[in-house]
Amino acid sequence: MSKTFIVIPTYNERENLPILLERIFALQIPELELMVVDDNSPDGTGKIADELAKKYPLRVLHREGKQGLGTAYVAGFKEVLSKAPAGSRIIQMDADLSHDPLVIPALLTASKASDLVLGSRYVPGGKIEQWGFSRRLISKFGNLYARIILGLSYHDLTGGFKCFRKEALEAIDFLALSSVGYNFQIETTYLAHKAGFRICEIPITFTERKIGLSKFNWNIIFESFWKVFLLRLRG
Ligand SMILES: Nc1nc2c(ncn2[C@@H]2O[C@H](COP(=O)(O)OP(=O)(O)OP(=O)(O)O)[C@@H](O)[C@H]2O)c(=O)[nH]1
Ligand SMILES: [Mg+2]
Repeated sequence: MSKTFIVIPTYNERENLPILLERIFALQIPELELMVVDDNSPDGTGKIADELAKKYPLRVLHREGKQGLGTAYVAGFKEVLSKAPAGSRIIQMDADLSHDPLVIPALLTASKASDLVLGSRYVPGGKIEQWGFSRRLISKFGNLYARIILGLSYHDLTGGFKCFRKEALEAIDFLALSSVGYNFQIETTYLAHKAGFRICEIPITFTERKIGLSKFNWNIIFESFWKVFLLRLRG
């Protein structure tokens, strides 16, 4: 029987994680299993996750230190894929409550007809709450740049709220991924598209984190800028 897995990377999310898990499990999604990938968060998120694992169907992957969002996802995906039955869906989302768990059922419904569903801020009905002008501009520009360079028609390539069918995720060669950081989001969608998988977007409302610190920085922008270009060159 197919299952649903949700992979959540965490770095210093001690206050957000318990709230997020409570909201997810309140949805009563059948055959649901969670995987938290924690990079030895200094604030003790890893220990909190271990405690939560006593209460919920949750596995926690502990890594030694902060190694980047992309590699955290790869580690979590590998674990999940090794035990996911055929037809399972694998969802990825942030821990900071920016991604509303209430969207999860819609992601799963859309994934019946698509191999990859993108939670999108930039389709009708989608929006961003509490982002300042500069962050909006950077995100808009980043998406436009990636769309043009990579020749993709999807509107939100940098979002991190996505649902893969197992077969689509499995087809991505993790060893070939060049991104350790946020560019990972663009790269996985691009590779799924190139492999001929069906991709769709559903609207989401993205809410800026209320608790904890952002890990967003200029390195992320620079990495995306040249890695998108390299992706295109590699074809
Ligand atoms: N395991 C792990 N998780 C990370 C790492 N960097 C970020 N994360 C997690 O990835 C998710 C997204 O990171 P955020 O800091 O929220 O980044 P963002 O959403 O672009 O920026 P803000 O919402 O402005 O904070 C969150 O759940 C983070 O805790 C990392 O190096 N390792
Ligand atoms: Mg965030």
